[in-house]
Amino acid sequence: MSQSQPTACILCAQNCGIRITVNDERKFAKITRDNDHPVSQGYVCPKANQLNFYQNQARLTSPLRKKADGSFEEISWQQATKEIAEKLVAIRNEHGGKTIAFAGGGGQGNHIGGVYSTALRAACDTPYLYTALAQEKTGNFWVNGKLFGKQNTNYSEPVAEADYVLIVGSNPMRSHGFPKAQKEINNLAKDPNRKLVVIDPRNTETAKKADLHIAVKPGKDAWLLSALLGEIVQQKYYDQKFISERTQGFEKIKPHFDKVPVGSYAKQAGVSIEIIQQLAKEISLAKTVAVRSDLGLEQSFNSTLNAYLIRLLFLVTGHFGRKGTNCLHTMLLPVIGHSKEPSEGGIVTPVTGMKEIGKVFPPNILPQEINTDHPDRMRALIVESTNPVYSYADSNAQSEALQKLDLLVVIDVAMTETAAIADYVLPAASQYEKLEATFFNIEFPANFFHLRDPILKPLANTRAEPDIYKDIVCAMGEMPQSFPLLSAIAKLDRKMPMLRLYPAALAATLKLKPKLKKYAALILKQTLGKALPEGKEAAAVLWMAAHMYAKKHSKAVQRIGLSATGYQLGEQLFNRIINSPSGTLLSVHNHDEHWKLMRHKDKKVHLVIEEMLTQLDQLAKQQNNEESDYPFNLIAGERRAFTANSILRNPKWRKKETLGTLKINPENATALNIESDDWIKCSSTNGSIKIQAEVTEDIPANVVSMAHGYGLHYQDIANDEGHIGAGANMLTDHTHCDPLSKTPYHKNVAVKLEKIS
Ligand SMILES: Nc1nc2c(c(=O)[nH]1)N[C@H]1C(S)=C(S)[C@@H](COP(=O)(O)OP(=O)(O)OC[C@H]3O[C@@H](n4cnc5c(=O)[nH]c(N)nc54)[C@H](O)[C@@H]3O)O[C@H]1N2
Ligand SMILES: Nc1nc2c(c(=O)[nH]1)N[C@H]1C(S)=C(S)[C@@H](COP(=O)(O)OP(=O)(O)OC[C@H]3O[C@@H](n4cnc5c(=O)[nH]c(N)nc54)[C@H](O)[C@@H]3O)O[C@H]1N2
Ligand code: SF4
Ligand SMILES: [Mo]
Repeated sequence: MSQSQPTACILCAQNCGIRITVNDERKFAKITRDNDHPVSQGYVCPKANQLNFYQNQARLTSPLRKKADGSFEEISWQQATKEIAEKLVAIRNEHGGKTIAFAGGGGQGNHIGGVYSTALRAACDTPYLYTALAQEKTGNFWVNGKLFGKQNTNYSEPVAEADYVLIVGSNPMRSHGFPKAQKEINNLAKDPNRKLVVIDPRNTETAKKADLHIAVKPGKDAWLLSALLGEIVQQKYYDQKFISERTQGFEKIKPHFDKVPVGSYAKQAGVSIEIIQQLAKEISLAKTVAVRSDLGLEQSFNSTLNAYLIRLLFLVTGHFGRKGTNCLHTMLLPVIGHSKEPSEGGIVTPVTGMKEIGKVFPPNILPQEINTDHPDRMRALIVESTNPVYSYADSNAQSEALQKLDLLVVIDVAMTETAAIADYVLPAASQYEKLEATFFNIEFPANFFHLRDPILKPLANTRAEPDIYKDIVCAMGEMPQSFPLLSAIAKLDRKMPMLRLYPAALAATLKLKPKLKKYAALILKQTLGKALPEGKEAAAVLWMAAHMYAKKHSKAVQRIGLSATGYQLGEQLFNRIINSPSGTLLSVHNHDEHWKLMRHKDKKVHLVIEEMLTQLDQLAKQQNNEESDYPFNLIAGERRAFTANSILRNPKWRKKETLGTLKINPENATALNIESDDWIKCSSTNGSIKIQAEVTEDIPANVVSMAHGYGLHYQDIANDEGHIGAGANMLTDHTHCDPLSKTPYHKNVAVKLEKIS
């Protein structure tokens, strides 16, 4: 039995600090909270106890190659690397790098591999990165780019600090989404001086804790939010001082809200005008307001417009950039970047012409980019830490398209639905077997980072992603395996960092061979990484990141208790990061430094987004298609107590709720002669599933809801259909998405229901 070791839970993006004791059979014998984690501070939710089901699920233990008959054969790493490299080079040379793409780069706990994957994309000469973020957050990123100057300018949601908390389309009592979520919601509910308002069609676990629950009609938030903004503007509840000092363009957006028919929009959203009036007044009067929103806004109708309106709500009322309000935050290593518009030379995809947003592309267009005879169609896809066939909209279309690729490589810990159809499957070491971290560090004024040490040796024959990428890039002939001189200098540099030998030598190497620049991350790992303490090789990129961060935010970095200045501060920060097994604060800002994080040159929020104002005006004309053969609005993907995306592939992790239900209102259930536990056939235009009913008052009439995370195909434990529960993406359609960002409308899937007798 090992000592308990600090690490983190990887079942949601919070990555709460935990300690794990591993027994002699590599099982997680004991999981406890880690009080030393700088943000979770000993908080965990019950799911963390189930992590042994991740570590010791049916794991991949050998590289696999698909045979002509569709079955897999085990091959060596050397063979797999060589063949994949040859195929990538052949496709790149014959059809161009633009026909190769990459999907993934990190799930809820692992982003270190993703940084090194940039080198493989560079070797393939492709900019195309598809990620799960682009099926939820790219509308937000695009709007942030316009308002704040760059698409990678994100804001924090300080629920714990605000007097008035508005939660829209999010259920933190189940999904978390901010630190210590259940505890903070309970604190809010108990405090008579603070107020919690929840806007959600369902009476969720969070709504039950709220002072006010507003049951908006599904997909109608754009009307609700514009009614609210209409009321604020028309009643002059806005914060003129803040608007004058901190924003520009208010006079241009004001007329659009002056003409919003507040009463009729409220009605369209299913909300009384009195509630809108009350909310508008309260928000403007509250001392501090924090707004938290998530998939209920992002994965439903008008999602990019929703992103704009929700931001205007806290911006025009001046609840921004102060303690207890949403604030911009720093990032040590941004998970996204800023993309130019196509009209400014920004990249678009070869087939659908979709623009890049935040340096990523949306999964919803994958089927169209592949399944076509377009000469520049996607021909090769490398998939890491994501499961397109299960997770992306329209499982059947995704699967059909992926099978048409000339090359599909999947890097995963388990045999996923996507791995099952791949040409090559590469077994990754688990997140507890390698150095790992997420880059979802989005706090302000104090931000943090948690670099997690491995707590186990890699399972035999599995490898960490940075090494997998390094070997493929080398086998493609793009980069030498080693850099003896640079490595020797790196060793010396670690002994005498203040001489700055390594940065000078690295710069000289790249100057001599500029073609190697794009492999800088891998070169860092192969040289500086080898000079770091054992097991920390992959932290090499953090050395660069720490220096850049310390240079940019020196005062705030010093406030974590570091004394140095200049270059030495970067060294101190890097050492702090690699020597803090429970995580560390990165920086502590003052609120008066907040506006330095604004990326427009004038440091103001630019309120005008023409495209969004046009959409806003068009709301008046949007039709209600209430008559339909598919009369129910399915919320296709709710977070529940026993869901964790598709990370846990052993259904035994669920103590309850083993099959996942379809929630339905009593009125509809009675009409269809359905009782709880009855089996229902639920069909969309795209497919049908079999699912058990759960009759509940917590869902409004004509709306039904199912969870995301059921219906995986399990390798070792399968029922007659090969899966347990139903997957939501058997019903979704990849073309049912936002026109601008292509984020799916998962919360608005039209379905019909039949009782199965
Ligand atoms: N337990 C658990 N936690 C998770 C995950 C998990 O799989 N399981 N996944 C993680 C991930 S990847 C993410 S992105 C987050 C997502 O976290 P959330 O967005 O909080 O989760 P959801 O339950 O998908 O959706 C939130 C709410 O949106 C509501 N909603 C549906 N339609 C509408 C609408 O039209 N308007 C409004 N206002 N609300 C609507 C739903 O009823 C639901 O309560 O959760 C993370 N946390
Ligand atoms: N209909 C519907 N679809 C949805 C949603 C919904 O609400 N409704 N939610 C969407 C959302 S918000 C999200 S974020 C996506 C998430 O969908 P995905 O991007 O597929 O992410 P995960 O389900 O978290 O799967 C992560 C994969 O990483 C693998 N993995 C775990 N650890 C490692 C590792 O160390 N290395 C490697 N290489 N692999 C590893 C897991 O086995 C799993 O296959 O699902 C989306 N799909
Ligand atoms: S699943 Fe629970 S314990 Fe794990 S990271 Fe998320 S909130 Fe923390
Ligand atoms: Mo997500």
